[in-house]
Amino acid sequence: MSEALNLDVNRRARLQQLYGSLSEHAMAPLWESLHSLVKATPRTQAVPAKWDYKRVVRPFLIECGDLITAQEAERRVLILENPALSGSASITRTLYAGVQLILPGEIAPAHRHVQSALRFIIEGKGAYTSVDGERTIMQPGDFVLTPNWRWHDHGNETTEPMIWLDGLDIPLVLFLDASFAERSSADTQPALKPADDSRLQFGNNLFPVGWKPGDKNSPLINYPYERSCATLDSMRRKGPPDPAHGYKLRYINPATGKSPMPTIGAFIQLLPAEFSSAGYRSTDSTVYAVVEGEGRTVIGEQTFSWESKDIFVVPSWHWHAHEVSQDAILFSFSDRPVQEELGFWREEQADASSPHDPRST
Ligand code: GTQ
Repeated sequence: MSEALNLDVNRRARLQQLYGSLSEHAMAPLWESLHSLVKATPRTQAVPAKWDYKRVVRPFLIECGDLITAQEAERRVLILENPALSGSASITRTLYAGVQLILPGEIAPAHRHVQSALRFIIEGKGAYTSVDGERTIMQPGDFVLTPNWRWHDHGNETTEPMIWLDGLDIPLVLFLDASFAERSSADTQPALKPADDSRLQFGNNLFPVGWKPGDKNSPLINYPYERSCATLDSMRRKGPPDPAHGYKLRYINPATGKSPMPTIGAFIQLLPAEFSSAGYRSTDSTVYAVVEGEGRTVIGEQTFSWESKDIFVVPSWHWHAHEVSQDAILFSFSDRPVQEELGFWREEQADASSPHDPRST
């Protein structure tokens, strides 16, 4: 019972008895939980965490490769689970992250589901994802979409293992009790379109006259790393970095200017050598994948050192700041578009002397 209520022993005992009876009738007193339900500021259950790719994630994933095939597993993926959300398959309260391995000659059979997925390619080049009959060949750093209810299968016809980061809105869809999924009768989709057809159709700032998007998802299924790097480079040549973000881009749906998929926003940023960012926080818990370089991120009172291919998570409303000695590139994703659409999203930036700057605490 709330200690904040100043009640005498007698009233406290009677209330306690009342609460017992109320719960038998599926009722509860709001005044005992009001402030944990309607919090003054976001206090997420999720905690900051980092996954070391080279020493931890990759060796375990390769071991899984020895023990189970992609076909048997349907998806051979190690879930990256937030240490404080154990058993929930969540890296943040709304999002799921996993690391998927496809060995040479393997396929991951076709299925579709309400959950939207992104892939960010970590290792290997030349395997494909097929989305509604269109194949895209994947290279490291490519950002690939399999939006809501699109058939998708993956295959590796190369001679090297292919590993990528999966980001899905699984916890959000579960929370809404809106999940549907089905397996295709054929493991591999027939190629209905030329490879990378959507890039040719929609990736040149030219849309067919009269074309209207069928849904809220980007018509593009692959945003190649080459192009992201070229844009980051041109941004860097033009001016100084943003104090909090360095040079940061958001991936967009070219038909709307909004996020590529309605439930997940994605970003890529260049932190130039010797950059030390201003403290920053926002209400969208964010998953980062290190593409190139090394550095560290202070999150609240913890410091996480990272290098290429590591993955880390910054929970909602946690002050954080990045520091790099050499150029670094970070990919990230979050539920920001959901929060923006609902009018919830907030951000705050500290100046270097602020007590909120993580490096000054
Ligand atoms: O590749 O379709 O990590 O359905 C989790 C669920 C990947 C996928 C995941 C999935 C997939």
